Amino acid sequence: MTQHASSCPLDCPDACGLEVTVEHDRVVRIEGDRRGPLTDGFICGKVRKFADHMYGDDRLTQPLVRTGPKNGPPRWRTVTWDEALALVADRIGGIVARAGGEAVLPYHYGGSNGWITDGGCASRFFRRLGASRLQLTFCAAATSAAQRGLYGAMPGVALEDFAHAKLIVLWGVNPSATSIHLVPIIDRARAAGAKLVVVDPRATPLARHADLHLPVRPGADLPIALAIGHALIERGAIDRAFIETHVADFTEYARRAARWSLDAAAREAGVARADLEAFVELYAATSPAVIRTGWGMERNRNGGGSIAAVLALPAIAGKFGVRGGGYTMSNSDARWAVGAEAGIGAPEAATRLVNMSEIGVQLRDLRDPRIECLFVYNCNPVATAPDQRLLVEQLARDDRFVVVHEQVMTDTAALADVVLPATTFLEHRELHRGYGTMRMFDRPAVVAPYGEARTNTELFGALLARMGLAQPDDATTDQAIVDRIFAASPRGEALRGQLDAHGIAAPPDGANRVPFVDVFPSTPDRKIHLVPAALDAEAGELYAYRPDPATDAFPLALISPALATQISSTFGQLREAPAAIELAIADADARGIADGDDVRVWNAHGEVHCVAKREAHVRPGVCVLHKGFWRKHTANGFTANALIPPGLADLGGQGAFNDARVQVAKR
Ligand SMILES: Nc1nc2c(c(=O)[nH]1)N[C@H]1C(S)=C(S)[C@@H](COP(=O)(O)OP(=O)(O)OC[C@H]3O[C@@H](n4cnc5c(=O)[nH]c(N)nc54)[C@H](O)[C@@H]3O)O[C@H]1N2
Ligand SMILES: Nc1nc2c(c(=O)[nH]1)N[C@H]1C(S)=C(S)[C@@H](COP(=O)(O)OP(=O)(O)OC[C@H]3O[C@@H](n4cnc5c(=O)[nH]c(N)nc54)[C@H](O)[C@@H]3O)O[C@H]1N2
Ligand code: SF4
Ligand SMILES: [Mo]
Repeated sequence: MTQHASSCPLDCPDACGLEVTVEHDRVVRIEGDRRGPLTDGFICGKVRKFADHMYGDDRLTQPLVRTGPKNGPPRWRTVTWDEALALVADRIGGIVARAGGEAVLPYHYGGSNGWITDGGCASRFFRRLGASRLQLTFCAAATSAAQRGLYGAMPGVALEDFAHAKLIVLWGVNPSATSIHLVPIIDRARAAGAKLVVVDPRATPLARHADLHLPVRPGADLPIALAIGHALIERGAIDRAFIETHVADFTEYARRAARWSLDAAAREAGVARADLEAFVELYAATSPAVIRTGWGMERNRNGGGSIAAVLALPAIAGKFGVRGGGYTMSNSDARWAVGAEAGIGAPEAATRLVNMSEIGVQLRDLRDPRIECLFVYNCNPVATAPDQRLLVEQLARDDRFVVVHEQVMTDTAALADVVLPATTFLEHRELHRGYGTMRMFDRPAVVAPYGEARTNTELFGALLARMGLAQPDDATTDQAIVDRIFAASPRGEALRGQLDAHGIAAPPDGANRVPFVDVFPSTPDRKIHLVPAALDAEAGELYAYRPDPATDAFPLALISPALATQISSTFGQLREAPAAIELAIADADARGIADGDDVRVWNAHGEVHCVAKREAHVRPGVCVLHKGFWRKHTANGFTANALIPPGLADLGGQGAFNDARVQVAKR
């Protein structure tokens, strides 16, 4: 038995340090370590059981080539890597020669989320091929656009510093499932007297015990955030001196916020006016106050404006300048000054940009050239992209070449022409940083690749070489990629030193910096811009409200928050229990639906057959079918994603997952 220090690169804000036990080159135990400030010796159940993912029945161990038609149940022929690579290189080479590089679209997202597996040889390969580019819009596109517009890349309040807050607002975020290490910190703050407010259509576990819960209608955060801002201004509960020094566009923001009274906002959002009033009073009176915004609020037509309106509150109310005061959105941009780009080593060309959230429509409609090859890695779009029915139909076409590099036989891999086995994060090196906790890790593989699995570096390195796209000074190994990344940055050496000594690094200018004491907006004038011109242009008009898309035929808002047991669709193969749609008691009663009933959920885009669960924690008018279910979890092979229209949010090209409106009936 040997012990190895590692870290978790999954798409989760916490970025845990791990202690992995290996026996006979197999992972037998995974625990949290204490190197970072957050992990504190415990991790989630998902990663504690990661060995089930590595060694389960669905794990891919050899390259597979489809035999038989794409529309039927998949039949596979096992081939050698050499045969598989020859086939892939040959087909892609033929498509590029005939139709041009843009006929190929790489399709990737978080996967295991580091700068080696998501960058490096993969990006180099597609850039040199002249492939179409993918606009990454599944997640954090609207929030990033809003945050960058208002504050630039300023880091938010460190999660550890929530312990100093006297008021914590969780706005569209559910740390009990999605960032579990924040929960004990919130508990400690509350034990020391902090108040907790939750803004969420569901009574999440933390909302149930909060001092105040605003069960907002999905997509209606914008009116309430503006109304709160307006009320703070009217009551003089703003920090004029701070605004004078640090805030631009205050007058224009105030003008737009004044469109929403507390009454009108309460009506639109379906919350009690008295609760909005209570929020205003609490927020005005308390410091340090921190707002933790999550990703639940961005995934609708108003997502970007809503985030911007929430991020404006600490600016006008003068909540910065004290430890534990301000906001936390994503800290991924924060102060590392290193990134994947230098490891790619090939310039990005201005080829066609394809929005990943519109993939079904784009596969169907794009011409000159049409997308003839979709190359999927680090992603499971059949389970995670909008408009699932159209995507499945488009992937199943005989005139489209689909390659999937995956760890397990996902719903997307099942529709591929060629499936290539990928390593997991414990079988390859990774360099990554958290987007909640501000820590970076560089850690080696702890076991050899399982079966014939190969790393992203090996796969795309081999394709670069085979297709004549390699250049003599390319970084072709993980080590070389890491070296390039650090060599390109003035901060590289300091980070390298920390990582060599401890396997973990904090930003070189120190962790837990206090906004407006140690760090400031990275906008050109270092001010907060409440109405940035670029966002105004992109959104049509920032802070303009787009009404609820519900109709009489499809009156219920379907939201798809995270499951505690998965990361998006990752680990779904391990789940046996069927998917259940959670309905508010009143909505279930109105439809004569009992617990466990078979129901159909439908709208103009698709239909899902699953079981019903009556749920007191969901507000009337809203239903919940979690993200990340696999096709096997429903009776008709479609999930929430079949009900999601291809429309986008107001900023960042963000997928509007929570704009689905549906009807539900007994089957
Ligand atoms: N266990 C687990 N952890 C995860 C993930 C996972 O799938 N499982 N996913 C990871 C990823 S990819 C991400 S992006 C993060 C996401 O982290 P979170 O943002 O915490 O996750 P979500 O569950 O998507 O959304 C949070 C909350 O937003 C609420 N919500 C939905 N619509 C609205 C709205 O219009 N307004 C408001 N105010 N609230 C709304 C939902 O009810 C939900 O409780 O978590 C990461 N961590
Ligand atoms: N209905 C609905 N759908 C949603 C959302 C929603 O709110 N509602 N939210 C969206 C969000 S927040 C996100 S982030 C996306 C996530 O969507 P995806 O990016 O599809 O994320 P996962 O489902 O985690 O799938 C990642 C896949 O990458 C594979 N993988 C991991 N590491 C590697 C590697 O090193 N190499 C290779 N080749 N493969 C690897 C894993 O095995 C896994 O199958 O889903 C979106 N989908
Ligand atoms: S998924 Fe999140 S909580 Fe679980 S081990 Fe990874 S970083 Fe930690
Ligand atoms: Mo995400």
